[in-house]
Amino acid sequence: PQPVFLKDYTPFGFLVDQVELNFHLQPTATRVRAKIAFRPNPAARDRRFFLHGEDLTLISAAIDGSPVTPEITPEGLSCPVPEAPFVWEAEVEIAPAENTALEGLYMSNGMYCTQCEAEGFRKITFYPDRPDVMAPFRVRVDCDLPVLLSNGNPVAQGAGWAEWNDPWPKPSYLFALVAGELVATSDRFTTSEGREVALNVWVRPADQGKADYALDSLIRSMKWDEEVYGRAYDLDVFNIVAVDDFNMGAMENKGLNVFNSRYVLASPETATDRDYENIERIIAHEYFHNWTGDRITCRDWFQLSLKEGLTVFRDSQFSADMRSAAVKRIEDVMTLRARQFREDNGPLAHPVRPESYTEINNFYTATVYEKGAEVIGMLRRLVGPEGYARALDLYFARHDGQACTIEDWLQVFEEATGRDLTQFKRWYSQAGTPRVKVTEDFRDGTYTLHLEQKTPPTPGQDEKQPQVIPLAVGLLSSNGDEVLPTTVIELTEARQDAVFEGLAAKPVPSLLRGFSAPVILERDSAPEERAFLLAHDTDPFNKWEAGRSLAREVLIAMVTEEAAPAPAWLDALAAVARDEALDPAFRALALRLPGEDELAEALAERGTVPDPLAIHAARERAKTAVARHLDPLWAGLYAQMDCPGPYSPGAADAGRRALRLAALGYMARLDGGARAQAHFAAADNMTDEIGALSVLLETGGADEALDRFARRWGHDRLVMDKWFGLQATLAAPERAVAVTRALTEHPEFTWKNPNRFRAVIGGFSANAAGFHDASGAGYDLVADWLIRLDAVNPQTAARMSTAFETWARYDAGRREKAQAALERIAAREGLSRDMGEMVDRLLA
Ligand code: DPP
Ligand code: ZN
Repeated sequence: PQPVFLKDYTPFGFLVDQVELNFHLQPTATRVRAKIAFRPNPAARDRRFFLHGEDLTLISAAIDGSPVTPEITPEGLSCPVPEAPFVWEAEVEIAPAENTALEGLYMSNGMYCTQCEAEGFRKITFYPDRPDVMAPFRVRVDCDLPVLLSNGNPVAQGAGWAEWNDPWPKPSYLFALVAGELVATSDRFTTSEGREVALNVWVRPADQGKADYALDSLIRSMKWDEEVYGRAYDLDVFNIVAVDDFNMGAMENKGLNVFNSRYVLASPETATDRDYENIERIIAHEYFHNWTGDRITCRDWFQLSLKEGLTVFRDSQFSADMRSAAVKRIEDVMTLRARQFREDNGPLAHPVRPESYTEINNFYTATVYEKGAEVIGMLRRLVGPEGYARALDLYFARHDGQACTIEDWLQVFEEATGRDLTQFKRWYSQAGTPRVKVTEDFRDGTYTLHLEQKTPPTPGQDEKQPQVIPLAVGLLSSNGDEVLPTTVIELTEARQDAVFEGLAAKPVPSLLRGFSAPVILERDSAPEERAFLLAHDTDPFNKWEAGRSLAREVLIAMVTEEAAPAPAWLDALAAVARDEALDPAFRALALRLPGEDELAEALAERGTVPDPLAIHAARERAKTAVARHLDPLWAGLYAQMDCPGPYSPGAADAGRRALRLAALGYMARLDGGARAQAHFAAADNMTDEIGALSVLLETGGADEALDRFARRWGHDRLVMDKWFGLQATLAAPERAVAVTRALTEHPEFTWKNPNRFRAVIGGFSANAAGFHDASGAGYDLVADWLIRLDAVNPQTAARMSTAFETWARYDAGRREKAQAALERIAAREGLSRDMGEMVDRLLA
């Protein structure tokens, strides 16, 4: 397979004025008739008529009513066409029931559904399947299932058929169709422009009653986008459908969002606080795409972050407004570090706007999404909220109905704010996480920060230029007063000083407040200073960060020097845990120790080869030390954080439950799990039930609870995903391979379902010490399953291969075994393009 390059972009030779599709749905012989009005594109030079098409059986084709015989290849067809506008007609046959890749039109539990992003539409009919070709779609569906949906507004329907019309020109990747036996949870919404919109969340009858929170989240999202971005909805209906077999989280098809059912279905008994939060976030994300993605889309897939980075940024703002902004920021940074920094630091590193790809599905990454959102956050910080609002207004006004580029995006900021973004643009083209090294001095009332930035080489990019780094800084006096409130230093040079004058004494700096840029700060500071910031910093993110970095230092010393956990750290943790002025959610986060992968990464960063077992053991010792040191607190916290009354998924109660479960986890190290057993038995919501089960899995004695849980929830796929996933993730290192293998032999390991596969294989690869077992058995287990899944569902298999992205940081023995496992995958005959590209990059 040939890579595609950004520099090779050329517009398609034709414009599409109208698409009409007619579906006769049958599991193994669906007929799709397409009638497409083309006309020459005056902006294009190349008039070759090529339509993408894969796995399609062409029944007939005609141009302006006359039959034609196109030349067909595995990628599509070409055909001579008139030099004037013409109508293309084609009928194809496809087999949705045999489509296990879950891309294009497929079946899930007896319902038909589609997933077209990025290049799935070409598996439905022949079409210029590229995002810069936009057209209105009219769709007729014939099928004997009761609910028949497509994009846009309903036109007409009868027994066994329905017709839909989407007046908004859209690219093919936003096409959607659903047919099934479904029930709706419904409401209405009146937009700020006075449009009456019917809202429906469609689920299978067995899941009825579990869509209320999704619907409520949708309504809040619609309101929020009107209030904050001035964006109103633009169709008469908005449909959401929950699907059990789905490769991604959800999909923003115009007027018909299709969701992985795990991000729709919720009841207090079956969904955790985290599930509720994710539902709210992802419902908002897909809804926000209506403007940032659908109305304004991407010119080509290299621009993916144009819609994804922006929409992630928007959904983070929304979640911050709905919940605690401080907690949201901390959680976002934890995810960014765990996924994006790890990606940026390994063989899969790529810029926010990649310059080439072989399979675009491999670029729906943390870099494109989360780093892309961070870049927008930096931009907003640099131009200020008003500048940002002006730029966004201009973006929507100028580009509505267009397929755009990162250049278009930056241009509106330059025009609206007068700021030159030439250097800032490097955030889109340079991969790798910048390191900012900080040293300081203080003399005669002047405090100077010496700042140095450096971005390490990444694949294909040896040399990096300095970037624009907004560094939010505050200064504290030694008694904890803020002597300089948050100020943004714009770091643009490789080396630069920031000078603060007129200070009475040497201040304590609080650097990178709010995590103002996605960089790694390198600065030596004493544990006492971190403990001081944990106690006194007024910036909630940096308050948490001080504790986190202190914990990281302590744990690293425990790994490398077998040191005892520093008393200063334990005392600082105790102070936070008992500080009732702090949000319980914040306290719960502060009580969580850095993960094993984070510690491995930190060690590698310092040039030490990480030992996964030693890291695991040190982390266990640290937890037990925390449990003992804070012993007097736990029972009180546990009692105090009870949430009486009916379950509410709101941030306040969720925070209390999180702190209570944190206390429960530490208590289990002292009481042998007695309290956790009782908590499990008494739980009346899934957060408490799964929380207690996790504690038991970590500290031992979970067998009976696991059985009970399986008996109780065996009928519920989403709940059982948790049961599968936790066992793989939390198994003790020496048992993890065996436990996971046993799970894969469980009759309910329905591995073709992406959620179940991710639960077990993804869960196991998140078990760092288990996956990196010195024998290589963990690598082999994952490789075997990736090979197996690749033959069925390349997209999900390729995504899961990122389990291997850190292999090069380990010792020679592990490296050799990981490499052998990857080479074994690479050598498979018939490997997908998706997986082929991933293993190539992982091995490069
Ligand atoms: N575009 C989807 C989303 O991120 C993923 N395919 O919302
Ligand atoms: Zn998205």
